Amino acid sequence: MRQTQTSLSSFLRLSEQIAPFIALLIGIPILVVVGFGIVSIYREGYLLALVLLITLLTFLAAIPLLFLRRQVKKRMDTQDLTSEAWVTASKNWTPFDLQVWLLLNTRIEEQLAANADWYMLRNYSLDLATLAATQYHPTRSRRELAFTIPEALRMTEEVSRRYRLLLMQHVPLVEKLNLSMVRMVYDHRDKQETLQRVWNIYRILRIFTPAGWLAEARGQLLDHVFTGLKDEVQAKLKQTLLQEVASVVIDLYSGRFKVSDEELSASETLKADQQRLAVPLEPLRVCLIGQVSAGKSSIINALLGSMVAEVNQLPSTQTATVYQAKLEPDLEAMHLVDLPGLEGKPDKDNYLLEQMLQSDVVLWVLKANQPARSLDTHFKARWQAWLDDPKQRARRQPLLLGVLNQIDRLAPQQEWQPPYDLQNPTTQKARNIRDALDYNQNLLGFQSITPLSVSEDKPPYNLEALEKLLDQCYEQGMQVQLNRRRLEASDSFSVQEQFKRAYRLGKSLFSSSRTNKTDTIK
Ligand SMILES: Nc1nc2c(ncn2[C@@H]2O[C@H](COP(=O)(O)OP(=O)(O)O)[C@@H](O)[C@H]2O)c(=O)[nH]1
Ligand SMILES: [Mg+2]
Repeated sequence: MRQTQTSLSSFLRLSEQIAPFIALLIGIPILVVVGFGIVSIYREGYLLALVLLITLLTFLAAIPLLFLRRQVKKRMDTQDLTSEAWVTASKNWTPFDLQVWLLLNTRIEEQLAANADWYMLRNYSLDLATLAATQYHPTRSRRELAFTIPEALRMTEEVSRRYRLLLMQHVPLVEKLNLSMVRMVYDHRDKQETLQRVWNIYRILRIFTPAGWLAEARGQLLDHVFTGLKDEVQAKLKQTLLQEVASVVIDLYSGRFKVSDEELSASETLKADQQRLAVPLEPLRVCLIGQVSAGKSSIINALLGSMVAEVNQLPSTQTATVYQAKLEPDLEAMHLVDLPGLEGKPDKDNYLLEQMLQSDVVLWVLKANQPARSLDTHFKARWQAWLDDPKQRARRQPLLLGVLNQIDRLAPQQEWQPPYDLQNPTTQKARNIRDALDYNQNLLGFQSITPLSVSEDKPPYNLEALEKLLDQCYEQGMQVQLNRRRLEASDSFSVQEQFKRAYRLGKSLFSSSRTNKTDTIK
């Protein structure tokens, strides 16, 4: 990247040095021709006609330009700049990504407050990239270069694409301007050097031709569009460009550019599930975690019992049983994964952690009338430690939903007259349920906690609430799945892709050798 920058700036320097000579080279012959032309026009007596013609053409050319300018100004004035930011946080970012986004935005504000010159933006972008790199790769040296060349190319492409889209959306007539024009306007705005003087001579000269006049007028218009822009518009454009850079470097350093969307392969977990059931679906994967006898299998049975259609048990492995079912006929299918209970044994816990990582939603089942929670808190701490590892920063964690099961067994055991008003508990039972919910929620910090009873001899309690919750989680769960698939795809080396590249290379070599052969036959 640096190399490109230095070669670009040396190119610009070179062209600045050469420009006056080129202008003179073109200017002198034109001056000579113009001189001769004026003399002969004077001799032939056409001078008045010429002046009239130039004036007429000037007016004709000015009309559309004036109209255009008014249009630009009107649209610029109606731009609502106080409305929300043009660049917003991406939907599939993790909380860590969002934290970096806030940090980068603060930096952008500081940068623009310090010096908001257009020329500073390139340095600012580099600074933002370095800051993001420090967040994602705190230990790596030369961390701002912690990406591959294809990733860098995709990033460049992405910034330009997004910035262009935003400009087209928000800046009127921007599609008519190209970057060299904008640069030119800024380059020559208030420079009092040789180049400027030569430039002015050239401008005066070209005014003698209608095409030149038009070019001049366009230059003037550009000057007006950009130097006349309201300060807020300019500030907004600069901020937007930097925010675009920030948003893209987050994607870059969190590893999201490793794979393009098309390269997203199907999830390894899904493939394993599908081998057992040949249906091309990508269902929400819900796993149930909890101690032995918390009621995981009973909850799955109850959910399956009330699920209306297509209940399939996929052949179970020794440790996990996967059921496929739908909450409603027209809803997407989901996979319910029944797992062995928490036992506090490292290898079994590792297996359960792995299963949690491969899920979109985790239902953490707790037995209400059995208060020993050390297995749960210990396992939760391991899960958290695993997530806090810097290597997992690009990961979006599954939704963690607490379920307090077997509340019918809370004291007083004999009393079971649902429903209970848990917001304003009046009976002893309701108060106990409420306390147990608060206690477990404080201890384990779930996203939510749902009281439940799925006893064999009583009708289920609050099962619909759990179903509704799962339904509401669908979209967020899918984001988790997408994130997981990206990470999986970028981890696995794509043999197919490498083969395709080799094939293309082979083909081009082959075709060039064939052309050589025909050449020799001739
Ligand atoms: N009273 C009552 N018993 C339950 C409830 N849920 C499960 N059980 C019983 O608890 C025992 C263990 O349940 P199970 O689903 O096998 O637990 P797992 O080990 O977590 O899969 C079984 O005898 C179930 O009938 C409940 O909500 N109320
Ligand atoms: Mg079980």
